[in-house]
Amino acid sequence: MKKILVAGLLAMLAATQAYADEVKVSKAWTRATAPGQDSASVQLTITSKKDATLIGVASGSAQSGEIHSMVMEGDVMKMRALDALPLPAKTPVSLGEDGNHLMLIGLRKPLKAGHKLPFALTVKFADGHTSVIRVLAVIKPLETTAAEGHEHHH
Ligand SMILES: [Cu+2]
Repeated sequence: MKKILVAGLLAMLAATQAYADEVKVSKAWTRATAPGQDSASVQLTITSKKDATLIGVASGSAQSGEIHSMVMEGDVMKMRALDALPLPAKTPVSLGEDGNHLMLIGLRKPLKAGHKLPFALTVKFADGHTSVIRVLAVIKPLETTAAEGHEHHH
């Protein structure tokens, strides 16, 4: 009975959609890690019904998480950690496609394609209320290409 319940919950989570309060997260994915790689860029789309800000990312599978933006300094693309990322009401914000992305740093074990990476997003609403949204990112093969596929220099 308990096993069936857990399987059902995992199946729901496997859809990589999570709803908590007024926030929807979809299409969460990351790549399998290369040997020696201990950080991962997580890509997803997040939509809040109300004005909010994304203020944190964390995972039991990593030592820390950061919200990153990509900025050009001269002709070098650099990553900068953001304290908060605005989530305008009813506007899908695609992390990973516009230079902003989530980084999980200090992975406790390699990410394997076909597995799922659990993580949590902390969102703060305009009224000060915060909500933690639990998400599972699909781990795709290392060679997966995407328009946003950029080199990561930490
Ligand atoms: Cu980054």
